[in-house]
Amino acid sequence: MKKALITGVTGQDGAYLAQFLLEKGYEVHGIKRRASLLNTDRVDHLYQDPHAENRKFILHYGDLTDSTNVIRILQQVQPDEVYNLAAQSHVQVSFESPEYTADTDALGTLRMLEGIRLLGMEKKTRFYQASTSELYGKVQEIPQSETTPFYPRSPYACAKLYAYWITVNYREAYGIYACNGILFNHESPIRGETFVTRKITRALARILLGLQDCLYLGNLDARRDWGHAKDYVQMQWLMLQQDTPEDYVIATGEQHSVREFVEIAAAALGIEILWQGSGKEEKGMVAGVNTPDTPLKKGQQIVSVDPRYFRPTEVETLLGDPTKARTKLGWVPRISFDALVREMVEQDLESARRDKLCADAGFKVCAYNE
Ligand code: NDP
Ligand code: GDR
Repeated sequence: MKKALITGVTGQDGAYLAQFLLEKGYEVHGIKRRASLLNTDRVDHLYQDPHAENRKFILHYGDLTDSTNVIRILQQVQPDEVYNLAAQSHVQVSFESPEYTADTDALGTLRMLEGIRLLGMEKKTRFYQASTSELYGKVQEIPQSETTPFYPRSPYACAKLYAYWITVNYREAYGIYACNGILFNHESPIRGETFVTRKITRALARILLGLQDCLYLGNLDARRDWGHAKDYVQMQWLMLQQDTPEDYVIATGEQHSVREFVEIAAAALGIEILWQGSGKEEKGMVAGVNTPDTPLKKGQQIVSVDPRYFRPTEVETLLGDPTKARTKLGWVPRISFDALVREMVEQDLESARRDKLCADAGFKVCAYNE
């Protein structure tokens, strides 16, 4: 039985990957951080009681900023495959916490690789690094492939640039089977609530039910290549099953703007949006609603641009070219953009309905609007 170690197991990708590897028969170990409240919601359905025998899913306390901890876990687990997904992964937050972001995202990757080397596991342990389309930043060519030059535009992207190159360097210097997956944005119903897609689907569902008045957004014209996280974790595994380690772009090859995302998510809820104004003054009004039992009215403003969400340096447009992954690994994404948006909207509508029941019964429901 193969053993995998996932850093960032409590995150979106970590949860999907853990499930995927367990279904493949792996023994899966994950690193979770200590928090003042339990923070394992995304993997609770996989939880196995620590008192049970023959557990296949085992969590270890740890943090990528702590070398001794990382080395101890690597030594104890002796993984065949390491998936390094842990990161301060929010681009805007990285402008507020640049040093912490670098410590986790850049040096954290070095700590994992150095741990493998120090423990003499270079020939045993395969390593996957969660690289990102943010490396392309101010894009130098469209679409972006494995050969497109990088131009990072945030502390997050700069940290990930170091992580990308240190992964390449340890592969070349020490012969470690190490790969970078250069993944474009991928989303799901368990996406963090402050990334734009989930922020939109969650807010619109709540607005429909009268739990929230307005969705505040930044740059509506940013364009992204959005796929489904479930499709993308399969690629992370596939990259480690080849004869030779290589780096791959994972993307759909299809692009939408934030504005289009709002329109499509709203349409899935039966709301048509009419845009007014432009730039910092832009507003989205209800042009029509064909859903019964909603307090929404035609002409009501439900989207507003708030400059607080503008970034000091923005990545305006990203579009991936996944030809290498398609031809060498036979990978094709199975979940379409429309299906992704629909799934996210449906799940957020369901949780908004639960919140509405609580609100109607007099309980306070937090309208978290970040
Ligand atoms: P999430 O933000 O959902 O998850 C990040 C995970 O990292 C969480 O488990 C988090 O723990 C953990 N983590 C954060 N800091 C530390 C630390 N110092 N030590 C240990 N663990 C830490 O990210 P995603 O699942 O979306 O992304 C996974 C990886 O892929 C990240 O590295 C991200 O940068 C990268 N990526 C993501 C893309 C996407 O579109 N989703 C695209 C390209 C790359 P906790 O739950 O306690 O916060
Ligand atoms: P991104 O994702 O920065 O691409 O990083 P995010 O969803 O945060 O932003 C996408 C685009 O939407 C614009 N935007 C807003 N973004 C947020 N978060 N909130 C808003 O209100 C808002 N309004 C407009 C942003 O300016 C941006 O252009 C994600 C993360 O998962 C990274 O870890 C990963 O590496 C990249 O995707 C690929």
